[in-house]
Amino acid sequence: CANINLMELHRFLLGLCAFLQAYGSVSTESTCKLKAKFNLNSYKDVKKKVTVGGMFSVHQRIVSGTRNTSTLPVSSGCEGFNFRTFRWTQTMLFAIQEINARKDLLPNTDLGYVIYDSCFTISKAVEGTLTYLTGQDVAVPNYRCGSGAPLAALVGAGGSDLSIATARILGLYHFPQVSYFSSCSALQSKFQFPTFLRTIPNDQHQSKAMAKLVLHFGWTWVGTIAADDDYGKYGIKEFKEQVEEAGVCISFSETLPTVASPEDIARVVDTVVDSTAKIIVVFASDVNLNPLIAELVRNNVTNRTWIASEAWVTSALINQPGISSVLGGTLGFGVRRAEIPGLQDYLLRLDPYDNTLTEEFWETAFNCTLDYAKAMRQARLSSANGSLSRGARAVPEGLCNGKEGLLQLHNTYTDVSQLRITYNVYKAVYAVANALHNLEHCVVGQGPFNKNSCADISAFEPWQLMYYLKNVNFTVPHTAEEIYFDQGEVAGYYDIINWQFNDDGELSYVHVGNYTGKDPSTAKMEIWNSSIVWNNGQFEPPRSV
Ligand code: TCR
Repeated sequence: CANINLMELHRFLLGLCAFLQAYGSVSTESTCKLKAKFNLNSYKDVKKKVTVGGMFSVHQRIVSGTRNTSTLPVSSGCEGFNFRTFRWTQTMLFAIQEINARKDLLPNTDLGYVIYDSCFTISKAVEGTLTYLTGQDVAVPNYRCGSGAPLAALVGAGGSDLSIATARILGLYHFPQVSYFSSCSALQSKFQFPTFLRTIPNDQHQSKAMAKLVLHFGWTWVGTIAADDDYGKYGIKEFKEQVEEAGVCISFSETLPTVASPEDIARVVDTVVDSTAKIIVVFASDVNLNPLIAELVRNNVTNRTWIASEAWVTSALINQPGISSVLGGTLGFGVRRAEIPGLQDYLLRLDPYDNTLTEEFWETAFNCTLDYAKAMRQARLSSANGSLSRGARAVPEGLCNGKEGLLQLHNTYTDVSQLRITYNVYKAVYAVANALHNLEHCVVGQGPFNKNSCADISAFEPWQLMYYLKNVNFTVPHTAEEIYFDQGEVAGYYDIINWQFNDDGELSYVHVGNYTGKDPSTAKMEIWNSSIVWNNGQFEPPRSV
């Protein structure tokens, strides 16, 4: 969830436009420059082909360009390469490769892919804008007149703000979307988002889980801090409703502005210091929270127990030196973690020359260039008289050869210790594949459609696939987790995570319990009290005042 940013809407539309264009639905080629250069898998002729779409925010923002209206506007570039989301992208390709190699899942069909980088966050005026872009009053993209393989579903699009936008458009065309990251409760409305499904639990579950945690330890007096965006506001609102019903009092409720001034931060720190509440629940993303944490550390605000929402519970951004006295003993919720055998090998086998994204990844990770001419230019520029020795001409400084060791780099990209959202991506691809499998194996005369007919895997309608996605029920390979959608939602499962620091100040995220909430009445929380280390290294739970 996040606020609407009209500026970034444009970038998103280009991605979506390119996605639809793969189907020949938008004809102006020049508006679709964002298509990442991922080639379709080399299809074997005998097999049917279906293309799965993916959308990831591989870059963090668009380059702010000049607003010159007297020249032809060009699409802005993106910057801020994100290794974590790039891992998600590669995980989608890994899952597709795994599925294509299987004999029992989609045996007669090969999955291909198109992947787009959305670079950002966005707005809700998209529906109207797409209609504008397609130049038609009644925009009915013809999903089949592209170059061949039908487009199956969009896996994406990233944060909730982005998905809200894509889901509105895709919903118009009954086109399924499976999200791995958009947890905002606003997306649960089937009326507004009829074809939206997700493999990340709805945040409502998390608010309930937090409330249950507070009640479990008998805390009756808590403070709350929420980011000033939908994620924070919706999350904390629901948490408060839950606990107040049970008689818990809220000592203070602070909001953390998205762009917080030093005064804003100081105000929140003062509130925390002045309050007698020792338990503080924080619903915010790591980026928003980081400045506050830094200030709390500077003021040495210890002796508090922090309850973390999923967006910062295992964040590398928050895990900075010096936080142990402030954040030791933190308890938080993480979406289900999994081991995916073979994924790390796949990530390490990355070919830097494969496409522009892999090239950029390599150059950013190793801080080098793969381009000899560019390296030469730079070396010449930085040498005193512009001339280089023979050795320096052969291998100019800053040149890399694509054979550098990825593993030794200890980059977030190859870190497979906390596969949570990554696992959601994996599940999303499998959900699409299983739905396609069921569509392909429909028994003639016993199908779910008009007069018991079936859909044809080489020419199905998006709503027909939607039928199968809604009703999909499968076990995820390697983890044996059972996945099915109830109104597009998966069960609210979380790992309860405890922050424990060792003597060297190194943080480990210790799994101390689980929360499972299919629906509130059957929600179950399991906590292994004896595994928890509270702040100041204590083993007894703190009291709330
Ligand atoms: N879904 C949020 C955004 C978000 C996030 C995070 C941001 C989630 N987890 C971790 C930063 C770090 C979960 C959304 O927009 O739906």
